[in-house]
Amino acid sequence: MSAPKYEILRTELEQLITSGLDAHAPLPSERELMAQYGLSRMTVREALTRLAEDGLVYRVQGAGTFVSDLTKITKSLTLTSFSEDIRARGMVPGSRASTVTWTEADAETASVLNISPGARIVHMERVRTADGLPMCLENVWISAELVPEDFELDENSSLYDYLEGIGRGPVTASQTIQATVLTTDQAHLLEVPPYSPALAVSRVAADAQGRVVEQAKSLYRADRYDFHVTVEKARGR
Ligand code: 16G
Repeated sequence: MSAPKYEILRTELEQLITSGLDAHAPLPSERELMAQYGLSRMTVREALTRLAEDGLVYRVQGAGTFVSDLTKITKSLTLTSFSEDIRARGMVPGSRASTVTWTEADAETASVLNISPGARIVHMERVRTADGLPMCLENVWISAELVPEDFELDENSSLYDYLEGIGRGPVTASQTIQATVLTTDQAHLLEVPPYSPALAVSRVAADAQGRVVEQAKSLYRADRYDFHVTVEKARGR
């Protein structure tokens, strides 16, 4: 089956943006895109909406669509992995300084992961990179039951791809975002001055059966990350 028309246009525009349009440059108008590609307004809008959801462009009512500042990642609050977020911006995700430690769940982690206190867990710490630049410091705890004894992820691998591969891909998560500053050690790993601002995101993710698969604490460099939330007026009130 061939890709939907909006997807073809989205890909073309993405290439145009990543291959050289400056931040805040205007994209052609909807009308121009309709004429140039022989597409309906709905299809053009769908392509632009997807690009906006991926954070590649932003829209200003009455003025048009503009290229986002690509040095900043806009993370939408849909359930995506770090690798997906970075690929959506045309960059290559990676990890460095990765450590995997086998340990026993304390009472708090056990209750979050829904396992018995003292049960074996795996704690993974990674500095996540985009095109080799450090973006985020990630700590993840998962039940040891989910992984083999020799579990390790190489620097280009995605934890979510791994979990999907064993039929435990995360589909929902509860998340808390807090403003914080980095300690000297954290700042060193993220290559910013000590006490630089960061966004601390705690995530507890569950699979399709509602089983908790990870507890994660990610520290995002505040100079490189925005979080985007779509809010809707509650219905029926
Ligand atoms: C994101 C998730 C983290 C998850 C990781 C997997 C947030 C706040 N955190 O960093 O929970 O473990 O992605 O990424 O979104 P990966 O599949 O690229 O390894």
